[in-house]
Amino acid sequence: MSELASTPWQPSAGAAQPVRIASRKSELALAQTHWVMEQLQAHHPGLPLELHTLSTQGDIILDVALAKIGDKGLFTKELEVSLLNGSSDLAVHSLKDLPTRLPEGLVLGAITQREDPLDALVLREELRGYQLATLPAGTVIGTSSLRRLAQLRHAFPHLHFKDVRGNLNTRLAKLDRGEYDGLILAVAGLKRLGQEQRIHEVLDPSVSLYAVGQGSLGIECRQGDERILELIRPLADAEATARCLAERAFLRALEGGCQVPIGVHSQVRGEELHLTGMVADLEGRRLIRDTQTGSTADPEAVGVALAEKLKQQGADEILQAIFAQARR
Ligand code: DPM
Repeated sequence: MSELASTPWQPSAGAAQPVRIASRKSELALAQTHWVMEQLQAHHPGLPLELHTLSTQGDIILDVALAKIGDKGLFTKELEVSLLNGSSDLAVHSLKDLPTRLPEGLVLGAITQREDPLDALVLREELRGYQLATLPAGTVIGTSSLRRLAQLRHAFPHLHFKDVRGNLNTRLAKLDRGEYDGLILAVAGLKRLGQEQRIHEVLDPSVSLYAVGQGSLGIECRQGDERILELIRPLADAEATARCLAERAFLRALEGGCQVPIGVHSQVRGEELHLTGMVADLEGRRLIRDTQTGSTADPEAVGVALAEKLKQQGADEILQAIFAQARR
């Protein structure tokens, strides 16, 4: 912390320095950040909080497919810069948007309790009653997630997939205007925006594994900022932390970012952590999937071991081909 925070005239309790919270401006980001602020307020009554909203590259570049921008930290970098230059104290992210390697000097201070991590199908009203398996051939499904694309192409080759960008409400509006017949979206985001009633089908993990960290929030802060680390500690959820650390270690070991077809499914049963992971090619032709069990005491070891298993089955080859294609 800066020397300012401990100047002698500052009473130790009471008039505390406001905690400056960095957030993106989208409706979903603000809903998530407000939830974090409520939690902080509940655990530390009277703690002054200040909201700083920022736009990230991902909010500004809206006309290019995510996979083509492909920059790591598309939705997080500007928030991290504000932490590093001292203009904010903590940043709230959708954990799945946060790269698995953080910039020097920043840490993941807390991983919050997880909302439902599964993906969902939202259809045009006229198609109510259909499911992915029963939709007519050629039905147009919007997603710009290579992970969703690869798995759904694999399971439902009769469907047609089309890129879609923009925040959640923009996407739903495009669906309602008839630009798509359906969309694949995270259950968590729909729930947080009160749009849960629009879900037609929740995708079973046997069909589609979710993104690393999906449904959890990551609170990032400066390494060694003990005051902030102490304040956010009560927001950490032990089970979500074990699961997400395992998932992130898996993704890190595969050198995967948010733009590779990699999915996971994790469960904690007692002291045991079960992690399933998959790597697929973009066409959904090859799909490698396996499971690793280990101890919740060392979740990252479970993720690393699972990555090793998938590499032995050819995951590296698939990912190298995708990286080579992306560079072209
Ligand atoms: C990342 C992906 C997507 C977001 C890629 C993926 C989805 C992009 C798309 C890394 N970030 O999931 O394979 O479908 O076109 C995003 C959403 C949420 C956080 C929206 C969503 C809300 C859910 C959460 C975008 N980031 O996935 O429907 O907080 O986990």
